Amino acid sequence: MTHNRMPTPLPLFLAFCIALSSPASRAQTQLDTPAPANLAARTWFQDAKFGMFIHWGTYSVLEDGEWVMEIRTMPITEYEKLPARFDPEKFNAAEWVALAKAAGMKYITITSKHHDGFAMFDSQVSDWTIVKRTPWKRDPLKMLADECHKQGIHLSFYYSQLDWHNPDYFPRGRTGHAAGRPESGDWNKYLDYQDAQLRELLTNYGEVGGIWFDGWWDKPDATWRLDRTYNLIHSLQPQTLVGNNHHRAPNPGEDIQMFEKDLPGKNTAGFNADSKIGELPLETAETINTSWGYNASDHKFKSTHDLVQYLVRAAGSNANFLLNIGPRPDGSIQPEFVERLHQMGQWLSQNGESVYGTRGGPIAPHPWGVSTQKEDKIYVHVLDWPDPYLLLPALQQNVATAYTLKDHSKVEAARNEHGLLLKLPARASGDYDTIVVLELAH
Ligand code: FHN
Repeated sequence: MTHNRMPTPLPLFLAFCIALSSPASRAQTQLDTPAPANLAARTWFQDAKFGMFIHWGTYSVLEDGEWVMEIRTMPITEYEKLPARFDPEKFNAAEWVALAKAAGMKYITITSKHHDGFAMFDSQVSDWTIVKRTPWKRDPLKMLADECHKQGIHLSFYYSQLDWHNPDYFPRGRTGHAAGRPESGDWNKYLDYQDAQLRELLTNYGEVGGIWFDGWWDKPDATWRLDRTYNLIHSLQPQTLVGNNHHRAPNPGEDIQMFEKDLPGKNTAGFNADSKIGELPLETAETINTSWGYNASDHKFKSTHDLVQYLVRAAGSNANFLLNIGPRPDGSIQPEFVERLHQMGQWLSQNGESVYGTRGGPIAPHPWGVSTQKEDKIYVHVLDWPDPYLLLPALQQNVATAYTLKDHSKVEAARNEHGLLLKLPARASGDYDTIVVLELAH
C-alpha cells in the first residue's frame, strides 16, 4: 500500500529562488519596488502641489456634464450622433497650457477616455475616437502633449476603466445598462483593449506624468488585472505615476493616492468612506463650480477665496490640489474659470513659497488653518481666526524668529506652558490667508 508521502521539502532558499524567478513574482516585485525614476517623480509631484484637471469630451456638446449619456439613459445609437456636432475650432493647446501656468499649476491631467468610451486621442484600436468621428479630425492630446513638453508642464492622462460603449465591458457593472449593448461580451478582451489604449498613450505622446484611473467602483468585484496593467505602464514609462480613484486604500503598483471633493481623511462629499490614507503622495480633486464636464447651467462657482483656501488646506494635509475645468465643445474655456485661475496664480506669485516644495507642517490642520514646512521654516496659514491671539501647540524645536510672509513684519511669538502664543497682525481686507513664518533655531 503506497502512502501519500509529502514530497521531500526543497531547501527553503532554493524554493525562494525558484519562486522569485517566476514571471508572476517578478511582476509582483516590480509592483512593490518602484523604480528610482518613479520615486523621483513622486518627489517632483509632491513639490508641484497644484495641477489642472480637464474633463473634455463629446458629451460637452450637450452642455450638461460628463454623465449625460447615463443620466438621460441615451442608447449608443443616439449618443453616437454627438461627435458630428463636436467641432472644437477654438481649441488652442498653447492657450490651455498658458492658462495652467498663469494659475500657478505645474501639471495637467486630462481625460483621454471617460465613461462614454470616446477616445479623445487617435487610438488605432477603436473607431470611437475624436479623429475618426468628428469633423475636426485632430488629436487634441497630441497637440496638448507637444505644448506641455514645450512649456515645461507635466501631462497626465485620466483613463476610465468603466466603459458605456464597448460591448465587451461585460458583465455590466452598476451603470451603462441603457446603452443598448448585447447581453454578452468578453471581459478579458475588454481588458486587452484597455491595455492596448494605454500602450498607445504611453508610446505616442512623449513623457507621461501619470495615468489617473477612474471607474473601478463600477465593478468592484471584477477581476481587473490591475497588476498586469500597472506593470505594463511602468514597463513603458517607469516614472509614470499610477493613481486609481477607487476610493479605497492604495493597491500595489499605485504611486499616488487621490481623494475626490474632500481633503484626505474627510468624507463630506461621500466619495471617501473607505479611503484609508496610505503612505503614497496624496492629491485631492475638486471642481470650480459643481460639474466636471462642461455644464452651461451650473453657475455655482466657488470664490477665489475658497479655492485658494482649499489649495492651502490641501498643502497643510500634505496633499496636492487638482482643480478641474470643463471646456466648452468649441474648445473655449468659460470666463468664470479663467478669472479664478488667474487670481489664484496672482496669489501664488506672492505666497507660493509657503506652498510649493513644502510638506504638511508639524501643527495639524485645524478649523482656524493649517501649517506647511520647508527646511527650517514652518508656515502657519491662518485662514479663519478672528482673534488677535492664536495659541499654537508646543513645537519640538525653538523658534528663532517669527514674521509675516507678506511683508516680513515681526510677529510676537511667546512660548508658554500651553504652547506658542502668536500675536497676529490685523488682517488686510481681501487677504485669503495670513501667513506667519516661524524660522526654527538651529
Ligand atoms: O464618474 C466620475 C466623474 O465623472 C468624474 O470623472 C470624477 C472625477 O474625480 N470621477 C468619477 C466620480 O467619482
